[in-house]
Amino acid sequence: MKEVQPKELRGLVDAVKYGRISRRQFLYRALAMGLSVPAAGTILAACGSSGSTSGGASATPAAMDTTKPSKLYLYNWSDYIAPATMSDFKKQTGITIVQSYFDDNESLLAKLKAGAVGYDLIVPSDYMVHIMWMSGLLEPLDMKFIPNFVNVMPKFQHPSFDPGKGTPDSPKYSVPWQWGTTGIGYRKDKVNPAPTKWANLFPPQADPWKGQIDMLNDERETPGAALKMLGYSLNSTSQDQLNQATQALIQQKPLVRQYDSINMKRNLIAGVPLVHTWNGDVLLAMDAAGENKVGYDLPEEGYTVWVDNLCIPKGANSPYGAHLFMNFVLEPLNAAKLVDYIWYLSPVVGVTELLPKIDKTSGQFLVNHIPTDAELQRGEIINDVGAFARNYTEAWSTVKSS
Ligand code: SPD
Repeated sequence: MKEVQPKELRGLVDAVKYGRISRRQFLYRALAMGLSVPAAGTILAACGSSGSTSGGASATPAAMDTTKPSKLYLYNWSDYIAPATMSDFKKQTGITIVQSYFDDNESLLAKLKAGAVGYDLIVPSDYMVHIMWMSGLLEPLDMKFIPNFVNVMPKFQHPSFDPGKGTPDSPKYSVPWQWGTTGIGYRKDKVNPAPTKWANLFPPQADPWKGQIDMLNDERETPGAALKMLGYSLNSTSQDQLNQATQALIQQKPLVRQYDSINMKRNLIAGVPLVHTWNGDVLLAMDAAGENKVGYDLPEEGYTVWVDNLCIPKGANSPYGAHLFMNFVLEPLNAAKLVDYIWYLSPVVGVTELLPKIDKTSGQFLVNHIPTDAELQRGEIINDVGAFARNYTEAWSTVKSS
């Protein structure tokens, strides 16, 4: 049986005690953490909550202090906001956005679990919203402060990783920020024929690119690419399949120049021939180096479709300010200005139409590169795999240390 981390357990106990998760969810999570059934039952009895057993969270957002803060602290991925987003928000509300950065979902989680406070807004991806929600790390949202939520495309309104209805009885914990795909960025002037599948990044097909391939430094994305290459789900919870993916990544290592999740567009522009990366970074590189030099492939074996989200961590200085920002970025013109700078995809209705109007050059370029429905059918979203997440952490650390 695994060792239960006291901090993790405390978060979970708080979550059930204050009704953020149901008793059934508590049990599921406590057992996944390694607690025995009698021990989990004893803790649950001591909590004395009659929380919902419907599988949905049942937290009533506390009455909000509506004092406007002077600053909002945003913990974000790098290169993931437009200067105009910050200056327009300041003009409209008087609030200054202060940013700091994380490199991957797991380091964001580790930071919050270690007790970091002082962030008003964080930007976890899909599966990480679910993990944080289950761990009691997020504030429930009060949708009356986010009227622009009506502008969110229906398919992003109630995702499986945050299925709350947005009511006091069934709160939401996230609003979508950007979405996108994970594929292969490549230099058209060097790689011929163009890559069409993950196997093109692995031996033996990629042997000519020894020491010249960049892979994402990400414990779900990179094993996910190897799993897809092998014909498996990137959410596999089969240890045998994960072992095969780990071996494939170890065999790939002589071809890998570096694992990096920050500098992909700069590396493509600089001429790195094959880069495992996200759509927005490739588009920015295409724009800088030329469409004749840089291309993007969504591998035929399947790939990640992801949604990054705004959430309010427990202990935020100003949940009210965070709600104001969420509402601001869900306004179509603000959402369009954001996309026009970072070049990912917006979950807000009307942005596609606005882009060519607000930016005659890159606006149309961005619209031309929206993935088609046929392409999206091969995509798979990363899910919270519960306790099996530890196996991904171990697999990734084995690859990195081999
Ligand atoms: N430059 C910031 C890009 C952030 C992309 N997040 C994607 C996460 C997919 N798991």
